[in-house]
Amino acid sequence: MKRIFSGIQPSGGFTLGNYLGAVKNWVALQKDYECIYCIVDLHAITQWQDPQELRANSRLGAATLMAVGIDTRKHIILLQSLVPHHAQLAWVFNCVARVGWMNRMTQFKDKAGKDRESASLGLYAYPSLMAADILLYKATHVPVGEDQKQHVELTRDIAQKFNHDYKVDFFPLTEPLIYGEATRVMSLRDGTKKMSKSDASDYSRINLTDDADTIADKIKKAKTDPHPLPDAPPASDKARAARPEAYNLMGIYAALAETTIDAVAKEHGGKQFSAFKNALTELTVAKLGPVTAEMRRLNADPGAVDAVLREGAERCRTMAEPVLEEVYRIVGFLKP
Ligand code: AQP
Repeated sequence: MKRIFSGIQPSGGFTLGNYLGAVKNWVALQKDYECIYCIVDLHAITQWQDPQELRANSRLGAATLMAVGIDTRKHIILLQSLVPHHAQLAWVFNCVARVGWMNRMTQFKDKAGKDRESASLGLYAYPSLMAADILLYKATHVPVGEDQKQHVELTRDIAQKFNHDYKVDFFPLTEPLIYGEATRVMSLRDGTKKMSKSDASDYSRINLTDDADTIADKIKKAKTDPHPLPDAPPASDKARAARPEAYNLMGIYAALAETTIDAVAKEHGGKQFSAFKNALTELTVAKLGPVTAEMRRLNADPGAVDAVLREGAERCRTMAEPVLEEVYRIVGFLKP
């Protein structure tokens, strides 16, 4: 059976971007793969997290994955910190990966921003922990957006160097599973910036916890431009860059309606933004409403969510234990 591992940070509640760009695809992959979907709280603390909020967001994250339809009878929802083997394997990988490799990681550059010197060491080593997450379960495939492809390539480099240095054939070379037409959802306040859980402005994103009125208000206030809606998809990157907010709203509509931007342009092109925004609000509320309601119901029953997390951790520990033991033997750690 082909095995998938994929993670999402509880650095906030999940956004429409996380939903369309990742989680929705995770649901679809369940039928062809054995899946481990992980709330990566160890990754989240690479940037400051309020401890109480982190706990709440970890539980909310698990409730969200259950609400969208991850079937925990067949697959696993894991809270990363419950299985210490991730951090233990990551340390070994820190000693396999090269500083030069890490220096090339564009996500570190993006997230650290201009003040790189004051970024955490954890943020720099993030891809090495991600490699440990994946290889601890010898996952064969990792579904990722374009932005994470580089990290999966690094995972392959680490696996290859480990196998080569220790003269073993132990870790598989994991394949990235790039989503078909990956949806990159941009901020509602700035069409050139990615929609993010941790953006300072709540109006930049739609949260999966937002109610219908909040969604309507956010879409109404979303930034647009003075022209009518485009009547065709952008002909070039330059054309897209000239009207980033318009194409972003059309992209969101297309992803939610499971159609193409071309079809959206044919149906709505030439309309004023106010009319299109009403249609987008209606669609968003219709698609997210059932997920939000189920998530709220689950989140109100922390005992049930915690039971799923405990069971997921138990199953993962059983898989991780022999792999880590073998790694420790291979690298020469003594087991008296
Ligand atoms: N705006 C987005 N559009 C499409 N996909 C997105 N993803 C995130 N934002 C968008 C995808 O969601 C998955 C999980 O992401 P993550 O939690 O590991 O980290 P992230 O990409 O850094 O997400 P955020 O929401 O922007 O979090 P913060 O604010 O903490 O940095 C990934 O597959 C990602 O591609």
